[in-house]
Amino acid sequence: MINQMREIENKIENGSRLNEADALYLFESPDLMRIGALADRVNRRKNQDRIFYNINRHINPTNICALSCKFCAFSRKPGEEGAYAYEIDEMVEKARTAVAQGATELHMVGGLHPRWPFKRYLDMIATMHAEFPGVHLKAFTAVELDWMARRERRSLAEILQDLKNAGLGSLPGGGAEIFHPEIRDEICDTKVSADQWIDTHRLAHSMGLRSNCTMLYGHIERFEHRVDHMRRLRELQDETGGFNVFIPLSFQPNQNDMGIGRYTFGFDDLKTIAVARLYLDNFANIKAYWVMLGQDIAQLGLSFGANDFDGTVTEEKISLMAGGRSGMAMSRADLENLILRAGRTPVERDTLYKPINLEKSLAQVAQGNQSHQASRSHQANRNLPVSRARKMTFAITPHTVVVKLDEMKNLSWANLLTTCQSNSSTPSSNGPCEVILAGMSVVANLMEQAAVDLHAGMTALRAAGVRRLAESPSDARWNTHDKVHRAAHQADLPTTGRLTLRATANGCDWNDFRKQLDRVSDGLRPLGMTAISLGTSPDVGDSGDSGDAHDALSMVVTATEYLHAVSQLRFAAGERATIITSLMDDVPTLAPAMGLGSDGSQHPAQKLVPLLADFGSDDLGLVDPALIKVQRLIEDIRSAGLAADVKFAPESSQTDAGLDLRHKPRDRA
Ligand code: V47
Ligand code: SF4
Repeated sequence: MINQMREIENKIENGSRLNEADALYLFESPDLMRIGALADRVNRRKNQDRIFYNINRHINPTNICALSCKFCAFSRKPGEEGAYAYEIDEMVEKARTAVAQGATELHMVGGLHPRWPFKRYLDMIATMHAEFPGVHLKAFTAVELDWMARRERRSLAEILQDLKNAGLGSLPGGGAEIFHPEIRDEICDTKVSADQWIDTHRLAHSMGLRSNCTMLYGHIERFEHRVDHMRRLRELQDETGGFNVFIPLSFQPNQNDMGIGRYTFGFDDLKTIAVARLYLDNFANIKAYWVMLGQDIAQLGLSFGANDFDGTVTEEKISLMAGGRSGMAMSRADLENLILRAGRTPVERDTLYKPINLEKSLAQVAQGNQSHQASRSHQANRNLPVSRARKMTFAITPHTVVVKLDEMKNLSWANLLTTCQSNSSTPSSNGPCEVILAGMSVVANLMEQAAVDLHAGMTALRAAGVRRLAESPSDARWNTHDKVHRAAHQADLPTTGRLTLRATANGCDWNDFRKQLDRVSDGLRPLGMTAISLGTSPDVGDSGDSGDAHDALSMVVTATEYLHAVSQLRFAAGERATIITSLMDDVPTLAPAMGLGSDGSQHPAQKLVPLLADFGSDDLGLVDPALIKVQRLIEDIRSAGLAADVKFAPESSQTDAGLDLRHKPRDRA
């Protein structure tokens, strides 16, 4: 009997429609890579390798709102601290700066101000249109339009007609949330119903106004609610063809009444984009909205079915106030950089998805950006005979200690042995500590200075409690590792090799990386390396300190590139080595380059965790529970149907049962 995934693939190949059971199956499937590959194929069929972005400016006229949606951190009651309402002049000034910088769109949505008459909204549109006649005004959700109509006691058609006459160009997609009453009644019971939202967009389409649509996911809804939501949007699109784009909005957890203390899972974000691409077959455009997804996942979304990255945005308050961690603005250069480094062609668009200067964009890519071509991450991965890891391992401090020799000064062979000894003999609550020594060239030099031969030195390290010897970042340019690996191997000390993916201003240096990979395929077995870690350069940890976020962005490895490198490494290593992608030290996130950090609830790189397994990693290195919430990390791993394997001490590993996390982390080495 043919299985359902195969049946879905056949349907896609034949151009047949997926039904709701298919969409539900895809949401429930753990096979993200296969679904993503399918979505990518459909996307490329429709849009080639082009990714849209636009130069736009969000202006939220007021956060004063008569409603109290449970998920909303943005709204305030009149007089409440933080409440604001812009004068139209203020909005014009914000818009003027944006238009001078090339904005072609103004996106205006806000709260339902209890005292603003319809005339205020009409004046807002008329004034903006008069000031900036060439700029597209995308404004007012179905919720705001309903509010205006009710306050004015006029029909929606009249309200829309007046706004259109004043210069309104199209409607944004907000207010859709989740249509199903089981969820809608719980999260925004006083908002327009699903039928009203749909009817408003149908009406707008019939009046020649195009619109966008959204879905707020990742809170209390279930997959069947998402499918029901998308079914209703697909039906209206069949009827009118008036939607420009579908935008999945990932739930931001802070400062609202939902009581959900977590961001969405990266695995789920990408699956949602992919299912939308496959099920919403009558939509040309699916957006990876960087403001809510974060730049790392949004960039990856471009390989999972999305063809739109949204725009420069500049001032976004709705997500920001709910814990959004992506900043409020990206420059044209940032957007193009991330798109190019996903191996795609950036194309500026207008609000209605018409390309602006298409020929120029294509020519630029053809001319100058060959080095970006290698970053077609899961495109490449798809062809690799790699079996997905079924579990993800990580070690936690203080049960494991990494002695980082790169960070230690004035070291002698004798005090290295003492340091190892004292670290390994300090028992943690779960038994003795495992000591990993990182820094092969330092170890070799210390032995040479002390006139200790390699074999005797390795035996002494083993006796001092060292359980693994690892290459460190400073070993990257060193070329005599082999004999150290061999000596360790002979002394029964397993070793970890290290590869470094280097970022340059034109993308990653893939030639250099390929050379390093040769060393893996040639040398793994004879050298006795049982693990390989993958680092990046410039060091991701340092990238935020450069002072100039945009320069920093062009010099860091992006998530798509890193995952591509992981898959290449897995291909070279086969099943013969553990691949370590250290969450705390090596997995890159653009957050620091954008000047952003963690808010404490989730390390920014954590969104990539289950994806790392899909691309071939099976180890997250050493995790410090003071910096990363271990329980949340276990949830992240399990979100993709993987087992979490927490390593406590030599030869012992177990899942989170009985995990003792009450200790204070101690200094490493
Ligand atoms: O309707 C509110 C959402 C929407 C949260 O049409 C939240 O081009 C996540 O619709 N977590 C407004 N989302 C934003 C919106 C939008 C954004 C970008 C582009 C377009 C477009 C439309 O923001 C609201 C609601 O669904 N929202 N609170 C939250 N805590
Ligand atoms: Fe008001 Fe919109 Fe927030 Fe709901 S989501 S409370 S309608 S601003």
